Amino acid sequence: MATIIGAQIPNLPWQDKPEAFPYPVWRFDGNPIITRDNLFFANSIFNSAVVPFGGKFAGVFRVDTRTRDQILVAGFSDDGVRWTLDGKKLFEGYDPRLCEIDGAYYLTWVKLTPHGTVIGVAGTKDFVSWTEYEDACYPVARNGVLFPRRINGEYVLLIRPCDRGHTPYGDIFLLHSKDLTYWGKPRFVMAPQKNWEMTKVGAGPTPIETDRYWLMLYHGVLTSCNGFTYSMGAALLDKEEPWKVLHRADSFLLAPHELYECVGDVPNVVFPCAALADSRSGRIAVYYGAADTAVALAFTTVDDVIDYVLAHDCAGNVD
Ligand code: BMA
Repeated sequence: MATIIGAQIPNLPWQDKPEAFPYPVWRFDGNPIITRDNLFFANSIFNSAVVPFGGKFAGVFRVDTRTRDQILVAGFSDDGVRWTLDGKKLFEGYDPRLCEIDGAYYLTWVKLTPHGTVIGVAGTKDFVSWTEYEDACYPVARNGVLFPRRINGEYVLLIRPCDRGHTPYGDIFLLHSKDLTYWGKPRFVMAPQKNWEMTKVGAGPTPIETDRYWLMLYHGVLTSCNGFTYSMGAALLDKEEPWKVLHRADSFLLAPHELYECVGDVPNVVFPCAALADSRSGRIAVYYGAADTAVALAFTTVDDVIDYVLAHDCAGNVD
């Protein structure tokens, strides 16, 4: 039995695992939960981040507009399923991640610069006024994901260095900072290992702290004759030295199988950007972008994921 270390979220969105379902992650039967119809000026709303906020939920959503600009907007929800999105642009860029550290909410995202993408960092207490920090690295990087607390006194940020295009490679690294301004002490975390992730890997939601490991959900990309296929995998990282991958599952936990994951602006994409984790029940709700078009929801528990990773471990470590 594993334990989640973190907040209790009694109103976490939830559906029980279907009878005799053989896999560790199952989809919400009302998917997709957010479509382009949630904002009149949206071409698509997808890879997005959510957190518990004042007993309800808040989020930052990736909107590709009808002029095909990539912007982030805030959104709010009572139940984590039905969302009201704000039409106001917070930042330019895409693929937001959110986490709470010491009562403040931090946003990291793929920020656009003339020289390529960097990891933008900003903080808020109310999702209305934001303070932007220095960029966390110089171009070119994506998939910047903060750990939800300081580790040995330092903020820790997962990143995925890349090129200016659709990047046919990619390993996960991490950086340390004492002040969210100066980032350094880079460490290699992991590279692709199995066929389903062979092109590149990138961190997904804010890592979930458990009693023994950091649970890192991530995306892995396969190149087929039809282009990229994005799936979700899971790895268990050392608590004190989170660049050490102690265990990782040899297969994906969620891949594009449903129509809304296979058909859209970019077909065959499951791109997890957020997870809500309830420390009391061990339940986890994962928010993921579907086919670069909509936001969908899936469920698991800390035991389902960790048991699966340990039973399908390809990391080659014993702890
Ligand atoms: C990546 C990012 C993601 C997107 C994915 C598939 O490079 O741009 O936002 O979901 O490609 O198009």
